[in-house]
Amino acid sequence: MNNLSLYGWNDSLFQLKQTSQYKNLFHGRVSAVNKTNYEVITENGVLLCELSGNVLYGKASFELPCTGDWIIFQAFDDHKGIIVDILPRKHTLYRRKSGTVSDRQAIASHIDKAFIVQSLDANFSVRRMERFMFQILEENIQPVLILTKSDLEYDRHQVDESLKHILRRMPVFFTSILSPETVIPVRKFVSQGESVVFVGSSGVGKSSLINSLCERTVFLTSETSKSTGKGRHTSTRREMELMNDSGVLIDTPGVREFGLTSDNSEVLAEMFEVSDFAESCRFKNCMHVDEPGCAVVEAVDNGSLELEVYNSYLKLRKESWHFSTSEHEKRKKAKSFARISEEVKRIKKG
Ligand SMILES: Nc1nc2c(ncn2[C@@H]2O[C@H](COP(=O)(O)OP(=O)(O)O)[C@@H](O)[C@H]2O)c(=O)[nH]1
Ligand SMILES: [Mg+2]
Ligand SMILES: [Zn+2]
Repeated sequence: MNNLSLYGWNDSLFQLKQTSQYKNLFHGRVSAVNKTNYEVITENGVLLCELSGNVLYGKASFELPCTGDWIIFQAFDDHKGIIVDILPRKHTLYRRKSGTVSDRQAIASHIDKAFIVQSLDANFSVRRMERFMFQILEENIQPVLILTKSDLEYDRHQVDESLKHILRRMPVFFTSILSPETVIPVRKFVSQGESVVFVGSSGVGKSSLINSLCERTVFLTSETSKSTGKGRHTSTRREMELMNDSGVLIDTPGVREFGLTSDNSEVLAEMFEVSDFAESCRFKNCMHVDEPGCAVVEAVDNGSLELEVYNSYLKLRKESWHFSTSEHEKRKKAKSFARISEEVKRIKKG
């Protein structure tokens, strides 16, 4: 028997369930997405589920279940079932599907905290942190920075300096799996029923950290997988694990490219301290590029706003505009297509 409240089930999810026509059936949480089916945690154990035709054909691909989704199912037997509905998503981490301009891909949903994991070696990149952070803040998920492999040699002063603007919005933890005491504050930071997703490149130590947090081997790391002969890149699918009854940890495969799907210019301006200066711009609708009396450009000129930070702001803003205009265009096209096919139907009937 599983107690689903440990997996995050609560009153507001119960309320959401009441809006479904299937509200009298059982619910569960998707813990892994496989090629042809879904692993679902239910009160009576883990079920492998497929999708009902209505779910499969009635939804866009980014709306199909992702890890963390709460779903309603019908069981065939003790091991197999069918997903008949998905509860409305909240706090979902998306990314732009690689190779597309405006398609979303859901990574994990119903998330409270997102751990942005980087190692204190060549992987350390403030620009990549900012990108994750923007995407995470957009969904009202709390971003947290985890810097792993703190046993390696690195320049703490330089690291602190480069993080100054970021740490206004998120806490940071330095960890090493070689010193278990560095992991304790991270463990304490997650409360019962909270869901945490781990994002970051492959090899930074996400799976090792999750194992250390859970005090047991729940995920294969690149080391352990080598010794079992399974090859290096083990996290080919997302997985979920309960941390000693006090939080839900979700591992993701190393996400290389993390294209933005956010379009909240206020979040972006706040994140990059641009909003601190923007109030003093001469024009209310200032774009902070080359307008006269732009206080942001002035701040860059006099060194109160770092040039790198400003450039990063412009770059992410451009990318997010690009995504949202393409998405908007696509919706408009889909709408007019729907209208045309309605008209065709009417003509045929008429
Ligand atoms: N020195 C050091 N190595 C670590 C640490 N954490 C992980 N590693 C190593 O980094 C490699 C990748 O770890 P893994 O957990 O598989 O990374 P993932 O791909 O992000 O899940 C493995 O060889 C780990 O042993 C750490 O804190 N210190
Ligand atoms: Mg891994
Ligand atoms: Zn301005």
